[in-house]
Amino acid sequence: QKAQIGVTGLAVMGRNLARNIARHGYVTAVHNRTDAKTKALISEFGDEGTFVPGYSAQEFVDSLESPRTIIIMVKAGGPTDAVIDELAPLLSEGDILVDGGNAHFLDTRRREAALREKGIHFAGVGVSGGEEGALLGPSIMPGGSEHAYAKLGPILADIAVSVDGTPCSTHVGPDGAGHFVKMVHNGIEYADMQLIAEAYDLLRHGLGRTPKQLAEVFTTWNSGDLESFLIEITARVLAKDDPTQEGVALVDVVLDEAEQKGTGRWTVQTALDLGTPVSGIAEAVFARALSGHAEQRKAAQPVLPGPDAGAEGSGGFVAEADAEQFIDDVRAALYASKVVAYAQGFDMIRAGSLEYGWGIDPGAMATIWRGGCIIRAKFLDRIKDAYAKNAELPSLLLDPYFADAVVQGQEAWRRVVVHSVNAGIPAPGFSSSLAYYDGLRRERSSAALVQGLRDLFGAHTYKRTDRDGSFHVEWSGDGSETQS
Ligand code: NBP
Repeated sequence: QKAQIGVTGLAVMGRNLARNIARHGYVTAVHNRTDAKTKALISEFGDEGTFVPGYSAQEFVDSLESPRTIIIMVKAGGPTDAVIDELAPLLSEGDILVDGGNAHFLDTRRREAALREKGIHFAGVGVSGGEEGALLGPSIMPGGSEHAYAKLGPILADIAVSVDGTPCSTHVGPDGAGHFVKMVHNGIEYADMQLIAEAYDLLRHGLGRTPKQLAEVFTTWNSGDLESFLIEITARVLAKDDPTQEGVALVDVVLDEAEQKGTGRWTVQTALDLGTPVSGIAEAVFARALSGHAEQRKAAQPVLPGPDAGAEGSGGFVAEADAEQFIDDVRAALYASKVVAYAQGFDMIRAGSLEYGWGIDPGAMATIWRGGCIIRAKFLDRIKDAYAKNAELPSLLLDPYFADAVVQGQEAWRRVVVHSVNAGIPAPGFSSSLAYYDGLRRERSSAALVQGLRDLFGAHTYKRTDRDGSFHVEWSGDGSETQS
């Protein structure tokens, strides 16, 4: 019996994806560079569906019906190229090769172009949701040609999670579009987690609440606008005691240096190239980087004191009488900042789509992120609705619902940022999103002065508010204005 689809790369993600596909009734060919993982999959889970093991690339390729569909699920970068180089000579025109790993979208564009010349359809597909999602239903962001999607789409829709009967998988666009959107998804995830961490820090050290008390606060928040997977698991992590010591919170023994695998950094690097201000994501990436500079942090502690904020009510700690108000302010600031981070992420998707001609539908992205992925949240329904009402929305912040959310939250947001500054508790995500809000809404920006400076030192010229054209002042001459 020939297999309908194949998966190569059977580490945690590939194995679970293959099991998910087989559980949905597809005859699934499986292959891994080293045979042990293939054998383990067959012996442990072989009865979950029909698997066809291949112990060489040739055997794997031969076991598939034509035209073939193969999903590669290996480490991104060199390993993906190695697998493509091994498989491509064994494939025929019309075969579909899928990369389900976390590839950089520019690598996907390069691979797609090279394989297209050989008549092979290469589809870069973003898969979110980690190990559990891969098995039980991920959110899937497929890129690639319409032709590839016609064959692949129904399979992906089957294995993806569904929300309100809609599968969390839709054709994102050609070549690198799927991996681009997956990258921005991860960038938003960075921003979301940073904002949650800032809220925790302010309530923990600004208000003196214990992790257990805060677990309750986050649980309450999870039933309102903030309802999301990340808020839910924040409560779980905060409620957890150190499994090796009684009465000590786990969060107090975890080393405070955040790691990153790179998709957040890619998002910011790409945003810089596109000229899209994703300040919320950038602050999150930099906050992780700062946390990792342990030597500098240790050296700074005795040298750089914070504000004199010892006593309750002195500006450092919030007075107990104001505690409830403060907790609610932090909730509002978190929500407003989160709205900004998502607005920036969706701006970036639009910018990437324009730059590469992908034709991405932003509302469809919000729809497929409602389940399966790390940023799944009730709030994404609102984003989906916003784009359904106006597909050309210039910024998510201008949709009436989101405009109202940030406008209503702004007083609380400002109080929290002021408090963080006075207390010496860093809240770069909260404050930069507030700065973005103010930068966006103001009629005149300080960039007028920047343009003046550029004209003085570099004759870079400026435009005027009252006349068309480019202008320059003869700064070292008679001070008159010339038009170029
Ligand atoms: P890893 O990223 O740890 O990769 C391990 C797999 O790559 C193994 O199957 C390994 O084969 C294979 N491999 C390597 Br390494 N070098 C190879 C080469 N030169 N030729 C052939 N195969 C090679 O696995 P993972 O954590 O399951 O992730 C798979 C992909 O999914 C990655 O791109 C990852 O970024 C992405 N992803 C992961 C998650 C997650 O939560 N883990 C979530 C979403 C996406 P071997 O067994 O022979 O060493």
